[in-house]
Amino acid sequence: MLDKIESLKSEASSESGIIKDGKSLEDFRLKYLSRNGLLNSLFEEFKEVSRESKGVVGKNLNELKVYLHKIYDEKKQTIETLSGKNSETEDISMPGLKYNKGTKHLINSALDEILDIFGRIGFRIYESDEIEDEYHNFDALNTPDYHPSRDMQDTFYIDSKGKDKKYLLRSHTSTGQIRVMENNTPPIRVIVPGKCYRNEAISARSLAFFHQFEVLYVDKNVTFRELKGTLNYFAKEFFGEQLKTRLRPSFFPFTEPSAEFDVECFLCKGQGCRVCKYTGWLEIGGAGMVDPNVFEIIGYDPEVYSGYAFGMGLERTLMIKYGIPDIRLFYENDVRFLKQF
Ligand code: FA5
Repeated sequence: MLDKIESLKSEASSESGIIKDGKSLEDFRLKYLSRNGLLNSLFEEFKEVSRESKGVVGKNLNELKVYLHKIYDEKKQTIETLSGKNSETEDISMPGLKYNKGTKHLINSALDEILDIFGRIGFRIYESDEIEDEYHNFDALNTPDYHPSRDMQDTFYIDSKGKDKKYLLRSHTSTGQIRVMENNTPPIRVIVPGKCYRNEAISARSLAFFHQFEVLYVDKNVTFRELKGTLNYFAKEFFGEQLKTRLRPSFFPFTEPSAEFDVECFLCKGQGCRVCKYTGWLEIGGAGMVDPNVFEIIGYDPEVYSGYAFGMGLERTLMIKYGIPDIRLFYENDVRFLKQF
């Protein structure tokens, strides 16, 4: 077998000298490299080679294969160059290729804008972890184990076997309220942007992974009026003067009183339609005055300090601003959608 390999190699080597054009190149390919060619028939014979000799013969056979392909490729290139196929003639009148420039994703550029809006009135950015413990996601937010409001958010728990605490993917950015208060003293004026996770059915309005931004202000004598003023300031800066807003009484364990922040439905302009469930309004976030119990848990004196907090869904906010009918569009990565922003 080794002799056959050697003789095929020298035969191919001498025949390569006569390859001058496409026809002789094709003859070479058919004879040596095609399915019924000589190389393949050697590979067929190789199957019968004894196990002990397979290593040496296989190595030589593979070298032959590389050698034959090299002859073929080099000759092909020479022939193409000589026939002008590869010659470097440039047509300078041809229009250039257009490359698409990558840009920031809509979520990131909107976040930049929102951070800037709050930055202008003195709120600094505070980053808080996505993996949290139960204490910061619930207990410290006045939501102990037995509290029914825990059912409001279906939480993704992380296997915490052998750990001292139960860990989870944060279900809201309100965890940032606790983290910032634990590590600072009032006055506190922060915005906490970030990803949140909930085990929720995916629909046109809801995802299992979405973004919120949380705003917290703690100082002496903070009033509900200031909360309302800040929400309206944000709405005017972000959506424009015309959009109507309202606060609707609601409940959150960590704020008292609590409210839901609604803006006029982008689709029906308040008339009522399928998207707003015929109410004329769309909810974009929750808000309220920090519950004195939360201050006590943190160790702030509720007789001295008061504060407000709110948390808004970023995708929902953008759906209203741009009239985006389905939240899933944000993450389908369809450039036709993304290019519009
Ligand atoms: C909260 O998450 C509270 N932490 C908000 C809050 C902060 C209240 C501070 C008081 C003080 P809620 O579960 O309603 O509340 O969510 C707030 C907003 O997040 C919603 O209005 C919505 O805009 C957005 N959101 C909630 N769940 C989803 C989801 N599954 N998909 C997309 N956006 C969502």
